[in-house]
Amino acid sequence: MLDYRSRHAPVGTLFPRIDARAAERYRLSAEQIERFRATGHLAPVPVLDAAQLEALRAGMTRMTAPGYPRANELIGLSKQAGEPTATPQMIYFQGAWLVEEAFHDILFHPAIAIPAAQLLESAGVRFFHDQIFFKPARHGGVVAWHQDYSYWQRTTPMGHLTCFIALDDATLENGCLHVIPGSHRWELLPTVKLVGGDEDMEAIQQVLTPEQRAQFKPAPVVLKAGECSFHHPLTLHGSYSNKSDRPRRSLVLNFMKPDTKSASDRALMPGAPIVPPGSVVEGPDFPVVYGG
Ligand SMILES: O=C(O)CCC(=O)C(=O)O
Repeated sequence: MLDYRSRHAPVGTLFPRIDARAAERYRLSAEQIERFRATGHLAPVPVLDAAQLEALRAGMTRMTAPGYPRANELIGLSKQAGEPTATPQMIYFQGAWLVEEAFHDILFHPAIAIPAAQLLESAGVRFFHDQIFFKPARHGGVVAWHQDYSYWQRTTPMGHLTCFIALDDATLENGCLHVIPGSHRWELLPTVKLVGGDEDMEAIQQVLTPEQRAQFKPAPVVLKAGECSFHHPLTLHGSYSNKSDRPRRSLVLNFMKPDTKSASDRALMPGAPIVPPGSVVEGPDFPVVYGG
């Protein structure tokens, strides 16, 4: 079995290589960058063609099926995944890039990596970690309102970016992402329970100031399958439960500037070696996916 962790370039041919032509084709416009700066998010950005989407969906089906041979390498895979008798509220795990070629190669996809460099205002982009959020049809899992950096303070300084990629159309009915435009200018908020039922969605309200509550105006991020949305590490976001007859599958890629340092004496990701505090987060688990 291939050790994708040791491969810091695409393995297959599904995604184009980054070259000068790609740079032109995938670069965001000044207007898109300005929109991101003003609101803390940017969508929709089309990133996948039909073949890429199909390969990712097929990989998702394999990873969540009973008896998947590399299931022990997936991080935090909900126990019920793949068991037809107990559909979970949400199938959540990390580490898809370690076991499936399409999920590995998408890290280097110029349609994502080039805009990520622009939004990070950085010559290079380093991969931090991936996340699968799979809401089965008619299931009540929410991702409660949160800021990503409140979970990432083990890395510093804050120079991070999140890319949410829709593997199914993400709609109001099936629990698309919502953001609070402008919240990227707020301070860091405490963490709350991240995934749960409808009753957990609004936990963040308890820690908002009256001014923040007045600005709390959720905006839905409706996406077609194959489109993505970028958000700032302080942008408050979350998603309601899936009330539809269709699944809502998504892949989230988290990036950071290549010189981001460790602020923790513990492993930054399960299974990864410890990066001593003050040292650059680098090594096989954290490939530079664009520039340097
Ligand atoms: O899949 C979701 O609804 C939540 C995703 C999320 O929290 C993120 O993109 O950072």
